Amino acid sequence: MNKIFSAALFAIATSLLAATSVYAQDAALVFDALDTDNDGNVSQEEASLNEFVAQGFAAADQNSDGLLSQEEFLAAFSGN
Ligand SMILES: [Ca+2]
Ligand SMILES: [Ca+2]
Repeated sequence: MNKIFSAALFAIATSLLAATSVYAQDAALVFDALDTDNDGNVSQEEASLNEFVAQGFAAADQNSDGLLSQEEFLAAFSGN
């Protein structure tokens, strides 16, 4: 993925996450956008890119390993 596309996707994804209701599909997009090193987890540093996620990080990190797995992320932010 090139940088410009990545930045655009990130902007879209963060604006989606800023909406009050986020569907599961959109939350998955946001997860991919935030996981900038593509290790399959969103670290606290990566989460700091999105205020909404940063604020919910501790609550979302169910196993308290300091990382949000996609499963944890979707459980917390898929907006049900
Ligand atoms: Ca990561
Ligand atoms: Ca975790």
